Amino acid sequence: MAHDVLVIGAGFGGLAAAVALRRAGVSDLVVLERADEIGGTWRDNTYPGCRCDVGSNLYSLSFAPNPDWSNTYSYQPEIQRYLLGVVERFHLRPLVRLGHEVTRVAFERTSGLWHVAGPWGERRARCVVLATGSLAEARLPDIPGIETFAGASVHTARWDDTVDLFGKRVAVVGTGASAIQVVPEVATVAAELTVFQRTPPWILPHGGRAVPERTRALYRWLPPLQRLARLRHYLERELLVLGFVKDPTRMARGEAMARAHLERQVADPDLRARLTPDYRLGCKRVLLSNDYYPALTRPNVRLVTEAIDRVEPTGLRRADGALTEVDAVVWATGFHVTDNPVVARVTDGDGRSLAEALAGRLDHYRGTTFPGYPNLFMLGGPNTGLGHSSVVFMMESQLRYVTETVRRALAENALIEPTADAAATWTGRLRDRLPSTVWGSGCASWYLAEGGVNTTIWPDFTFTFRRATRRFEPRDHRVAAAPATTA
Ligand code: N01
Repeated sequence: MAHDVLVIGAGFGGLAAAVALRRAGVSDLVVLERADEIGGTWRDNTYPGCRCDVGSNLYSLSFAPNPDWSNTYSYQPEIQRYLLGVVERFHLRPLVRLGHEVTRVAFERTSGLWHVAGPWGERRARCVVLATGSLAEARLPDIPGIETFAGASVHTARWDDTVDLFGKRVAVVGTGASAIQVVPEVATVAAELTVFQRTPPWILPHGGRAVPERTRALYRWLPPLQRLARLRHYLERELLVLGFVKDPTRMARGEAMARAHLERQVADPDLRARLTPDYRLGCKRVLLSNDYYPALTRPNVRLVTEAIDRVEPTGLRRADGALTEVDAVVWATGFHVTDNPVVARVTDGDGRSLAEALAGRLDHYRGTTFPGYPNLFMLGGPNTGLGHSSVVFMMESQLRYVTETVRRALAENALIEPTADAAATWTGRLRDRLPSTVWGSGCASWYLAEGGVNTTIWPDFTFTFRRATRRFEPRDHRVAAAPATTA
């Protein structure tokens, strides 16, 4: 027997999908999760200092507000606790199969079913929702000799609490969102910390603050107040689209704020110069921090801007020939996003991999469905990422389209996919628009696939995406009868 729906991944997206599908009347629903606990990125990123840079009232599920956030921008443990709470509140535990890593998701034409397999065996389904996350596969850089390092080596997204950095000589490689959070923490325990920077990030002051008990009590007593706070944060964030998308020259104002922040926090002109970006604010992810720059000015911390040539057993050899000897390396080098290996495991009836969509060689429809992949849905799919707001909002938008399409597919015993024309139109519009946005302004970033195609970002207001995904458009889809065996 085939399941009606298999959801793959039990992070924000997978849990939201489970709730939405069950509300839509899907009863035969199973969520497969590779790890031994739910939570996705918020389970995995346990490095010290890990925090969300979107306010918690907005970075949470609309149907599961949390009046008890202790900070306006939550730290990882609290977000993970929130997700565990969602599982309890919506009775999702019985749906989730932990320890079920998926290594193959293949469509079989003769049966009209998806075959989902892993070391645990195989299940078949009429519909599949991929909720595997775009920031899920830790990326180690391609530096020669990386495997020869004899000390401790840890990636921020695969943190290992048993690695003790106290009193050690530590290198942090990378200066993205993860690095700027972990550096201030490591700086306080390491004897020496060397931060290897390839490109300086733009950093703005962090506005996060503790939420007083009085406010939490008010949110509990009068939930619409919290909805208002969420709406306000949402609208503030949407205003940023005017700079990111409509007119990137507007980002100059933010650049001035970021430069002033740097000047306030770093007195040394040489260090300041090395920390000043030479690309448009927003082209790479804008970072928020009040303690990263001060950490770099500590006597035990050094910023190195020479490239790393190779890794040796005792440390990192720089391009200028110098060796930085360290006891431990923290790789804050990001994720496989446009080359996500999990997505590469999904194949259509001809064995064509869905990796093509992230590489920009396969059109997508609303970042969610793909011609040739009937009844397959991807949350956080191509061009649904954001530089300015909450991806949880985007996934909830996708779920409106997903639930309606799934309901039809099940009720009509149909195989539903977007037409090639509809997908070409959708993707074409994005391709036309992206080059003039801030993300097309010339920097290298993880938003871009090989060849510079931006397959990651949604270049518009998020309410435009919500409008576009609010219902199933029959004329944009091919609906075929599924083979009788799937009924
Ligand atoms: O990863 P990144 P991240 N030698 O890819 C550098 C979300 N997130 O984990 O800029 C030296 O941004 C690389 O250098 P360059 C958020 O969406 C959110 O930090 O490519 N350096 C870069 O500095 C974020 O954007 C939060 O030149 C090398 C760094 O490694 C996304 O996750 C917290 C190198 C990678 O940065 C990813 O963030 C954490 C090499 N060979 C994560 N290779 C918040 O909410 C790479 N680098 C705050």
